[in-house]
Amino acid sequence: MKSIFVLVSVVVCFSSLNAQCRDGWLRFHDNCYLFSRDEASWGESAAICNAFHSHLAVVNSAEENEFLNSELNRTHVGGGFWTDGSDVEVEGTWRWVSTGANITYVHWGLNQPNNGNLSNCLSLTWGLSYDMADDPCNTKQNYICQMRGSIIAGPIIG
Ligand SMILES: [Ca+2]
Repeated sequence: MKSIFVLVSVVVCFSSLNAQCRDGWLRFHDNCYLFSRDEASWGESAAICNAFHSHLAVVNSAEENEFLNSELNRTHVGGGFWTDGSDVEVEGTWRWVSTGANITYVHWGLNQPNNGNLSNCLSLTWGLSYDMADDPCNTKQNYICQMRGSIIAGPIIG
C-alpha cells in the first residue's frame, strides 16, 4: 500500500494596514487631525475644515479626548480650539454637527457648560486644561480639523 504524503507548505502572511496623514496632520488610530495656527469663528473654522475635505473634530471617546487633550497641553497654545460640537439648535442638546449625532461622550471643564444661549459651540479651552467648554460661536479662536487617514497596505511579511 502506497501512502502518498503531500506536503503542504502554509505560508502565513501578516500584513498591516496603516492610516496615513497628509503633512501637517497628526495621526491617531485611523484619523488625522490638524491643529490650526490661526484663529477663526466656529462657522469659519468649519468652512476651513470642509475646504480641506475634513470636518471639525468629533470627540467620540475618552481615548480620543485624551489624545487631543495631551497634544494641546503639550503645545500649550493659549485660548481655545473649536470642535464640531454645538447646541445652537436646541439649548442644552449638544450634537456633533458634521454627523448630526447627539454627543454621548463629554468631558466638561469645571462649571461647564455655563453660558446658556450665549454660548452654543464646543471648544477645548486653555483655561480649563483643554477640557470642554461652551463658547460664543463668533469667538475667534483656534480649531481642530479631523479626517479619515488614507489606508495603505503596510509591508507584507511572509
Ligand atoms: Ca448653549
